[in-house]
Amino acid sequence: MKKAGIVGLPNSGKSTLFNALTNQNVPAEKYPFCTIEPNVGILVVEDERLTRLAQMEGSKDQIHPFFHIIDIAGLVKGASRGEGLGNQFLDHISKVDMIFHVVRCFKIDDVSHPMGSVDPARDIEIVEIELILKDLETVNKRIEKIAKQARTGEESARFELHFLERLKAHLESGKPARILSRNEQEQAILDSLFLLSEKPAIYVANVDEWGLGQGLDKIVEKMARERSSESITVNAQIESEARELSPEEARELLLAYGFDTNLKKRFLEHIKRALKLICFLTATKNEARSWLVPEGITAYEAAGLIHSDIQKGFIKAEVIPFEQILQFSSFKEAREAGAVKSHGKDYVIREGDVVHFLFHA
Ligand SMILES: Nc1nc2c(ncn2[C@@H]2O[C@H](COP(=O)(O)OP(=O)(O)OP(=O)(O)O)[C@@H](O)[C@H]2O)c(=O)[nH]1
Ligand SMILES: [Mg+2]
Repeated sequence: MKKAGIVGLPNSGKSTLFNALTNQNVPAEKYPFCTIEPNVGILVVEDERLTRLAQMEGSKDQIHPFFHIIDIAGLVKGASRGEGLGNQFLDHISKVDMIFHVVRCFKIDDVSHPMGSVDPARDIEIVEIELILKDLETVNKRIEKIAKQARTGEESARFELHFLERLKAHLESGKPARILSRNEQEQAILDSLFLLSEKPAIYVANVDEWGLGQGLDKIVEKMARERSSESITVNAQIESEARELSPEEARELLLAYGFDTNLKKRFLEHIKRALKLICFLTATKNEARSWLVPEGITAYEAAGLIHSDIQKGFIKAEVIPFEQILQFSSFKEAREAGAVKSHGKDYVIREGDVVHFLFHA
């Protein structure tokens, strides 16, 4: 199961965002280092297609797409040397598949800022530099090891060393590994290093009205773009408070602040793009489910996710795109009308496919 870690400076609103995304109520207070042990939660996002499909098929239960989120302690300058909660913090980041980098774009009134002023560009760089310094440590260790092999003339070691030197210079110039150009062979080396600054990131501009007025979210957006990443503008405080209201009231409140789309949905769309994930749907009388899976997954692999027996006895996958099933009253009717196609093991599943697996029990 893939997961995202929320990182950022203390008091940037990480736990507030975590609460809004996962419907929890972990402490989110104005004291820096409010979070010490990471909080773990699940983001569940309603897939309306699934709700509809479950109605059509009379499914008892619905399982909507979900994704694990970890709220990590605030990072400060010098974390890579052990400052603040230091290495422990970086260790938590090493375990996640992607990063939500929360950037403070709300005013200082009673919530202090560790640097004494609001400055999104500076803050992004502080956090990033710590990740990059940690990565440099990793790369230097690897260079030491490979250099010995390269001296004995091993061709692959020489190639790797050459690439590592280029990677090192790139990191030393303050740039995240993520934006370094690479070929397939170099990609394999990068994959083996598990660098923090290589992980896909979404930059989260946490604004209030003042920050929006100052255009602080635009600064975050620009910096994200320069880092081959996307950004998302949120008002974590309002999103978190809106949970206490009825859905209509919450919608109205958020609209008043200019947020017209559901926060969880927006995040899931960004996550899907960052990690190259798609959703496909299944439905039986018992349960309808929207599965969040890697793009490019085959019918055979998808069968294995559901149950090893379905994979072992795989006969075929019956598939109809969700938009097409809407013209019928059920999967069965669609099949009878010849609208459902049969595919073998190698069929590559697409976003929104409704899939029914046939297998030898
Ligand atoms: N005005 C305003 N306040 C916010 C916003 N987001 C968070 N806060 C407040 O800022 C304070 C810190 O929020 P947290 O969510 O605890 O921040 P954190 O990043 O988790 O902090 P640490 O765990 O200490 O690293 C709390 O008092 C929040 O209510 C926001 O969008 N606007
Ligand atoms: Mg916190």
